[in-house]
Amino acid sequence: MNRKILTLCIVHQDDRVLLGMKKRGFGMGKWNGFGGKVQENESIEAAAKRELFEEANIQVQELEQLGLLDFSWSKNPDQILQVNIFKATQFTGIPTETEEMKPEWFSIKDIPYEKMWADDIHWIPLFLENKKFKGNFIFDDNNNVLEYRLD
Ligand code: 6U4
Repeated sequence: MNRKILTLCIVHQDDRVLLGMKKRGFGMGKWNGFGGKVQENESIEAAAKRELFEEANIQVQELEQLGLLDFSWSKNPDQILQVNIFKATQFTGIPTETEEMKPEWFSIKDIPYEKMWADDIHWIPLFLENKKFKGNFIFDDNNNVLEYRLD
């Protein structure tokens, strides 16, 4: 079993969220939160803050972890991505396009689920209500959700 630890951070203020269009790499062409791999000798929360700064050019003091999701693909069940999902409500700086991401605010009623990872529509409603969640999703070759559990 090979488990990669990743972070994902969404800024949520009142009736809007900050998402980024992923311009390259894994998940390219999708709107997503900001995040990436946790480095050696780095806490998961520190990684989440670092990635938010690297990808959107904003800084946060406080993050709250709301979610912990395991993702795997039916073809390769021994490889698991463990994604730690954080909410930020306050930040400093101006969200700026970087090489990796193009940030944009979305009103909550216009979240572009059809251009996001297929799991997002299942957990973002919990995230918006500040509910804690844990679960796992199994995808097929086309990144459709085959099976999931969410508690
Ligand atoms: P680098 O090293 O930056 O080239 P890259 O392949 O671009 O790596 P990375 O590190 O940015 O990937 O991490 C992928 C990001 O996508 C993480 O923030 C976690 C997020 N992610 C992965 N699977 C996801 C899924 N099923 N649903 C979701 N976010 C996911 O909402």
